[in-house]
Amino acid sequence: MEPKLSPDLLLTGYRNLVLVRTLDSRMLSLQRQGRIGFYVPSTGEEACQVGSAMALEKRDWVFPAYREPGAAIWRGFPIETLIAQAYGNAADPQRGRQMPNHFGASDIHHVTTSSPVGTQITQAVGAAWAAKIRHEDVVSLAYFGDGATSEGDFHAGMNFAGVFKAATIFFCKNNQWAISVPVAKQTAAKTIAEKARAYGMDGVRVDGNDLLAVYAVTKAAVDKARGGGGPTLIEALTYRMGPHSSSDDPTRYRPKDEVEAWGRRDPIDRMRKYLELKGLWSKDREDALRAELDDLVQNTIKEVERQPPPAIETLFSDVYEEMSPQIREQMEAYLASGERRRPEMLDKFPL
Ligand SMILES: Cc1ncc(C[n+]2csc(CCOP(=O)(O)OP(=O)(O)O)c2C)c(N)n1
Ligand SMILES: [Mg+2]
Repeated sequence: MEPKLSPDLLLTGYRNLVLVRTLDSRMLSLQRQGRIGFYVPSTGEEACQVGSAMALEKRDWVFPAYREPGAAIWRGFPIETLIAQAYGNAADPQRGRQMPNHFGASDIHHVTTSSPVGTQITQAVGAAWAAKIRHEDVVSLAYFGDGATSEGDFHAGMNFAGVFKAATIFFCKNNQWAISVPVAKQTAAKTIAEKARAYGMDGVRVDGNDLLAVYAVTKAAVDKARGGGGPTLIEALTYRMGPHSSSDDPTRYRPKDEVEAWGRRDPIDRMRKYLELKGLWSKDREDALRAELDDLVQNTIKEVERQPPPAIETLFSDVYEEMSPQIREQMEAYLASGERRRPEMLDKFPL
């Protein structure tokens, strides 16, 4: 499938794939070095994230799972903020109150990740339904995994959207695993896409490691939803190349040859070869891009690490829009006590 995208957009798409990969491997290393507490990698799934986000407009809303940093970055989420969120320092808008990867940003219409699997599906349908009632030209897109299709929220969301023709794109990233549960144990259906039929909507299966194919099917689904044609379920076939999270060891449950076979279908290699065939890319450009993005990520990490922990007062000031007298009293008592504890990790790794 070859959508008509300008050379500029193709190159920006490729740059984003490489940026997400570069960031991903650095973030996992930071966790291994004890500099951040936790990380959820998305290596191997970049084309799903970027290709689908490319098909949305700014006014649309994204309801992500925890493995879509590429969608947020495409929509303008600064990597500084993404990194600071993992550190939970003063530059983190959530000020360390959320797990890494669980960021959100209302200005780019990227809803904060919910940790419970699948809850974003019904929320996305609700947002699209609300937009329809208000006659707003807004589409919502929910990202979720193969594992999430076993949740009740998947049924509730799909059914409601089917009946009420909500303008929601159900973007299932079938990365073959839900932690240690393979997709074959997740469903007895041959495909996830075919589940759409029972809800009265279109279901499409796409190669999730092909940026252009992902873009094309998502764009078609978005156009259809925007035109009043109702929802679509997209099943994007991809692979979680890394561990489920920094707390997981996938070598304990999945075969090496499976991982190697998917490694040969790498979404970044695929896109690079396409650009080379089009005469838009060269080894020199590749080397320059890799070096530039490595520097960008490393320098941004250095900047972020210079930030202090969040001001202790924010523990009190962030509870309500205005501090209640009781909370103010607690804050003053705390500050007067002179007790100021530093998180253990910061002592181990002085800033
Ligand atoms: C309701 C609920 N059940 C279980 C968990 C624990 N859990 C977190 S991620 C995950 C697997 C989800 O797999 P999938 O939907 O395929 O997404 P992936 O992690 O592969 O991207 C599970 C079981 C949870 N967070 N929420
Ligand atoms: Mg999965």
